[in-house]
Amino acid sequence: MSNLHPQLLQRLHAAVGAAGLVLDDAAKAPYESDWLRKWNGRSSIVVRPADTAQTAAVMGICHDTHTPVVTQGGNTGMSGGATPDASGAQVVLSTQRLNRIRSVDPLNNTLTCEAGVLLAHIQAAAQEVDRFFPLSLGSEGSCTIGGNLATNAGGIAVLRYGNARELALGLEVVLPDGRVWHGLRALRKDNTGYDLRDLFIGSEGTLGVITAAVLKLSPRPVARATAWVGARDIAALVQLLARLRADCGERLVAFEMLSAPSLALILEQVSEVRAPLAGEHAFHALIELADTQGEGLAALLERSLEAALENACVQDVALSVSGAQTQALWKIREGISQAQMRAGKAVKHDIALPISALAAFVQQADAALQAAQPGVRIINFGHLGDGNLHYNVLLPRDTPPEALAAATARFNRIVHDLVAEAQGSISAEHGVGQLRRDELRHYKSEVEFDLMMRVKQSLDPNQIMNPGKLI
Ligand code: FAD
Ligand code: 2HG
Ligand code: ZN
Repeated sequence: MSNLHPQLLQRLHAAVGAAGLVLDDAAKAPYESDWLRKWNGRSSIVVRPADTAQTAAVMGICHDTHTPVVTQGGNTGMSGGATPDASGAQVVLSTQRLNRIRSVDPLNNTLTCEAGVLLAHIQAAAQEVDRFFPLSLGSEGSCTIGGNLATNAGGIAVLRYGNARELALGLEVVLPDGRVWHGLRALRKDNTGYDLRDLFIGSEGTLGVITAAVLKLSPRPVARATAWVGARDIAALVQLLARLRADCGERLVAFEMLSAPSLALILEQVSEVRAPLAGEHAFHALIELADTQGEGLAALLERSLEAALENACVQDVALSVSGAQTQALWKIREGISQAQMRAGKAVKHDIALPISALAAFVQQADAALQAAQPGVRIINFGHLGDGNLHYNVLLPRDTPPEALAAATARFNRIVHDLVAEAQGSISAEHGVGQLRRDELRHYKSEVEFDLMMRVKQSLDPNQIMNPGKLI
């Protein structure tokens, strides 16, 4: 049961009612560890406000009492950002009940909704008015738009539509002291000073609670063309990406890469998937075009890939000829997180580099890791079209915690040093959370870190927002 001070409990009860409180240990448990079961903690209580006013009341109480707060959406994050620490002193503020779509404006191409709405529900609501919300992640059935914005999520369509940041026009945020910033503007132009919206996007619950957002909708594509290609190396895939961009322009939506060991892992761990190509290839790519015009898309992709085959840019191509085939190809790509989880313990690197630097990086990092630990299992895949690799190292399932920690420190230094040398980022789309907090400190310049600390200090002087995460 909750070890909360009775007076605090009474005030929280008055703010959200009994339906908004989770006190029982068993009922709190799902909020206290992440989906990977990598991060585990203990909360004093889980509070589930039903609207912005209740969220503001909860934050006002936590401000008065200096009570630390961990905001949690769908709890699908990959960096431990939504898990409370082990102290039992932190309140988990769940956005599960902030689940209303407030309005849809097809003429302005915007949708306004609360932070706890599931990403898949937003996609469906856009489709109902013949519009498209392009953010797309493997977790879209369980992650929330608040979590997507708080982590500035990426996913599989960034190449065409941008990150979560590019898809939000306005925000409503409850500040650490309980005040509400009403920034739900549905404007594409607004130069009235500092960009507060962009400050909260990507802040991982360390500056305030996002309670609602105005999202940008796009015209709905009616046609898609999908292909799987095999290539000899990353350099060839980078060449292919440039060719497709030139040939297909804005119609190129996704360019996802899997190394041969990544594909082998999925085939080994996920049932009902089959290898899309007969031969062996060191690297694979899943490519998708989409358009609001139905005609000629498949032919365009075929022509471009034929030319790539002729000049040996790629070794083999499989074009999807049906919706079922397209689904099967995406099932392979989306099986990777589960495959890693089943096969062992992954040391995850979520890195971004200039696309032109990817091939050299992979060559150097592979060599450095193999030298440090011969036979090491590198699971390299990701959003090549965005320069974002999930360059993971898979360790056996029975690796003891101390050995895992030591290996993580060693592999992080090798991989992240090479990323820093290439002017890359050590956190492309999953956020920093607990996982990369110390790495961030290691790689951010003094000036950048100091600026971040000043922002944090001025918005959250009592340091109650998601302590121990990000900064
Ligand atoms: P949570 O996990 O609940 O929280 C994440 C962080 O955001 C925490 O720091 C939390 O405190 C903060 N937060 C949550 N809601 C709010 C709020 N309303 N206000 C302020 N702070 C808040 N991510 C990608 O970017 N690209 C991918 O391709 C991708 N694929 C995935 C595939 C799978 C199978 C899984 C399980 C995850 C994947 N993810 C991916 C990671 C994850 O789904 C995203 O990070 C997602 O955006 C998190 O949303 P959430 O609602 O689950 O947030
Ligand atoms: C993806 O791109 C996700 O599939 C998950 O971001 C990455 O499991 C991972 O490391
Ligand atoms: Zn990803």
